[in-house]
Amino acid sequence: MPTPSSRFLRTNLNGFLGLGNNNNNKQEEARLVQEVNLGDPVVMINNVPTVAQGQLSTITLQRYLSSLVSSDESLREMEGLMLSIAMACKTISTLVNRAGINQLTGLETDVMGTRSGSQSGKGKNKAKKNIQGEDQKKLDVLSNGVLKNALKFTGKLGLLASEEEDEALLIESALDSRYVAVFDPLDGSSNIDASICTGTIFGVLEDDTVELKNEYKRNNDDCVRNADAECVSSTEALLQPGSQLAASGYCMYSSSTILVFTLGGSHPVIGFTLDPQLGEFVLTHPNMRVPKRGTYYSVNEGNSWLWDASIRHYIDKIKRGEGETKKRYSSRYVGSMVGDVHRTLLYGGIFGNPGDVKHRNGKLRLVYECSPMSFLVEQAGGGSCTSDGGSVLEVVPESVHQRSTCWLGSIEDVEELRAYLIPEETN
Ligand code: FDP
Repeated sequence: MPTPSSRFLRTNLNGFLGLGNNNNNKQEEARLVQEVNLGDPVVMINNVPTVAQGQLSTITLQRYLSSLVSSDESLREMEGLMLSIAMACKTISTLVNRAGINQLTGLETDVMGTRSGSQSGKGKNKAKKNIQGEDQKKLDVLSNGVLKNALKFTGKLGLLASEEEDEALLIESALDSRYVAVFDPLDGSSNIDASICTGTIFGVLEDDTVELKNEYKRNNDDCVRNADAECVSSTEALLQPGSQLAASGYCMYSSSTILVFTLGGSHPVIGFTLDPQLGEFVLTHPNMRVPKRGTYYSVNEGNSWLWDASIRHYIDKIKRGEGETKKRYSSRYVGSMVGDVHRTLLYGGIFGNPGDVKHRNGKLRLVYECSPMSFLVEQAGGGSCTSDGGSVLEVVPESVHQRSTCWLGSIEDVEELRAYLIPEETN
């Protein structure tokens, strides 16, 4: 009797080598998906599922989440949300993979020359812009739609905000729900036409504004609608510091598609890789921990002449091998936050978007980039801080699209940097 792993391997190899009857393979895959989902209960030690080393994973995302729910019923809504996010990520992964073939590269243009609800652009074929005046790629817009729809129909989410939406959207069919979500549907999209990795970043917060939503229910007619007839909302529930996140994560679209997330508290940072043969996320990284130290720094050095002297000084020291470790650090910068953070999570080192004399708050957005990523990295034993040495996770947002500086990575590297940012007398 073949074990699930050996069958898993055989199916994958057959697919890889182009062997066997396609239909038989499909049936086999369907049976396998069912088998791995219904298999033995996932063995958890301190909330971390165990996978014997060297074995192919047969723990799908669905199976992992349902085993969490069976020991903690309060996670049921979260399970539904995470499965919807994963479903959206699978779809975005396919869109990204086929972008060149399906002519989905390039900018989203507005043929009429004006963008509803905004002042941007006059004339023909002007690039559409998001609320911050950045050009939107076709895939930015598509990915936003995919995520929005996936989350809307869970019935578990009352409010959502996205980099690609001017305002927060109220989900009218789910006003009583416990959670709100924030996301950057396709981070790093300026890289997309060159097939460089991109990713989706998300954060889930508990909604503490039920009263506000009830008021909305009473005055249903007052709902202000955007061009797509969606109800736009006050953003109060979204303006919580990162420390309040109930979950955060990212999905990276690269040589493989990897979903990494944490449910906070005692839950680990955990990674699932999309098996393209099965169309399922399978557990590959059961307990991700950022190495305490790394040897990479990841920052856009083209802006170094505009940085504060303290930051220039720190980078100069570590790359010359004059930092605390006396090792020479190498530069690694993809320019796609998800790719840079994923590498930092696995290999250690430090990633930053420091801000400069022209842009004091840097380029990244606090609510759906800096906070979810810092939450994840800290949950994996790493550290994070802003360019003034403060905690990213304690910054209370004033608006959904506000920018923030942020540094994150190995705890000892972040601490070393902080000593440069906060002068000794105030440290
Ligand atoms: P992009 O504009 O391609 O979406 O958040 C935006 C972001 O990419 C991050 O993914 C990336 O880390 C950063 O911008 C890169 O900015 P610079 O080009 O200024 O280095």
